[in-house]
Amino acid sequence: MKKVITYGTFDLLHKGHINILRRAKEMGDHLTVVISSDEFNAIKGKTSFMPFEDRKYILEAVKYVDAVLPENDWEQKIADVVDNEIDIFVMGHDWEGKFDFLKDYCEVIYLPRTEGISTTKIKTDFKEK
Ligand code: C2G
Repeated sequence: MKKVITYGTFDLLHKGHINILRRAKEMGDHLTVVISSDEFNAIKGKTSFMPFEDRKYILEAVKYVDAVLPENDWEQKIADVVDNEIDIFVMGHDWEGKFDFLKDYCEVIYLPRTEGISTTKIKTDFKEK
């Protein structure tokens, strides 16, 4: 079984998120999504509209997602890849190169982002309505 992993906040889930989850799952048989805790979001300098439990609940309902784990710090990725026997690590290309240290443990693939959509854009555009 080929196992894929990806990471993110996944706040206000939108088509850009679904596009990367779909493409990640298409690379293997099992997709683990590691979703940022509210505390880690603060470390990333992000505040999500939805709390971790809601973001996790919503992701678990996505047909491409097989498992959801919490992301609590920047240092957990190697252990996540090793402990979960991951074959492929996938992220959007806004992270290009940032996680190449994982190449010692699994394949690392950066995929094009979906243009024209982001959680920030949703929040901004909605405010202006
Ligand atoms: N994404 C995308 N297209 C968009 C928006 C997001 O492909 N229009 C991708 C991002 O590239 C990322 C994933 O969706 O791979 C999740 O995006 P975020 O929720 O913004 O995650 P981020 O804050 O980048 O957290 O340790 C890694 C971090 O947790 C990544």
